[in-house]
Amino acid sequence: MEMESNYFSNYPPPKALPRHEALARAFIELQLEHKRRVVLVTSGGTTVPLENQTVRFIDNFSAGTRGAASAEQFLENGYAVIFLHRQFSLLPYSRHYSHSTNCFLDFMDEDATTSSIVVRSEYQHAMRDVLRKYRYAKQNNLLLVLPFTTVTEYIFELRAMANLMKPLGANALFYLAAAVSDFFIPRDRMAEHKIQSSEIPSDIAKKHDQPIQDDDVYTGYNESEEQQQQPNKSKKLIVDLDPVPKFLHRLVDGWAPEGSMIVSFKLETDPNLLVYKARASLQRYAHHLVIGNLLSTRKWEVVFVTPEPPHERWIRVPKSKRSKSISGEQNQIGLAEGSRNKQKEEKEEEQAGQDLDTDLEIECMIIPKLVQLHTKRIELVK
Ligand code: 9Z3
Repeated sequence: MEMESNYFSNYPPPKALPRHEALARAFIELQLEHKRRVVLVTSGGTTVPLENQTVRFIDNFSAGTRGAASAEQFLENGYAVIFLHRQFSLLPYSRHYSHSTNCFLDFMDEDATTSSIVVRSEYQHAMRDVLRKYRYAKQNNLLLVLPFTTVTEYIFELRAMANLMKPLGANALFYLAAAVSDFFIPRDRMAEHKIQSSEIPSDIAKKHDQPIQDDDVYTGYNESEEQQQQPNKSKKLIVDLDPVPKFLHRLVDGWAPEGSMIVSFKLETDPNLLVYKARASLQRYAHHLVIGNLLSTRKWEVVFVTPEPPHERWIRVPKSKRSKSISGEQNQIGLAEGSRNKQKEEKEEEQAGQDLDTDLEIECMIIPKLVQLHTKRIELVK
């Protein structure tokens, strides 16, 4: 509690926050009128700046695929979506035509007779489908897209959105798919200016109206005095990070509406840890669902960990419908599930996947299951 109030009073709120709040307030009012369910989807990574005037920052791998694909599925299921995402990470719908993997220019052609730009014939069908859904969401005010960059901005935005969602009660759902840094540099230890890799020569330092003091030039922790005394010796930068305050606790016990449902994600790389850590997180925060995933198999399998039986439930894309992934490791599928009947399951998976051999995104399986759980919870708290 104390850590939280310190945290918020030590940082200026993000500049965009008042504008985001105004947009969200109007958006939520509209959804209340239509008695719609509203999900806050968080997506993408967070940065941890090393300097106040930030040149360098720590980042993480998240592209925002999980969040963007999930947002599309929530919209399909009749939800309105507040999409709180790391700026420039993937967005619902446009993600199908962005970056270098799906560069939008590769989908286009110039018409030989009219010179108009057209979508190539082989992509017409798929693009029409995406465009229609995108237009529908926009025209009906079903999707509000809000960006953040740093971990601090993320926490401010999350608190503000949760508070604004209060009137939605049980119709509010939190789906926390953003990969939020666990560590950061608190403001009182943050360098103001770009961290220097070597000492500023004293004649330059003196030329300034306000001479630069040694203490003003943050160079991380110094090496031994002997090493420092060597002329022109570049310094080692040792970064000392604090744990980010446990905001999930505050979301569950205070920020989120009474009766709402809170879903967090747990990411691990070690299959032996995943279920254990997901369970521990559920116990620690006493929320409603932890979706566990491994970095290497996250596109094809996740585990739902709930306080109620069956406690642990795996969702897997059938083999024939798994997307190819360069970074993924198909041979790790199933490793995080302790005792599973592999043969039986693969057979079932094959049968389920027989009719279609197009790729299936796992979010198409996650969201309908989650909607069922949300419906149950709404009934329960009525
Ligand atoms: C996730 O686990 C997401 O599923 C991914 C999605 C970040 C793996 P991509 O963006 O990846 O599609 O490339 N998100 C939550 C990760 C996280 O940081 N969870 C915290 C933790 O594991 C708890 S809030 O400790």
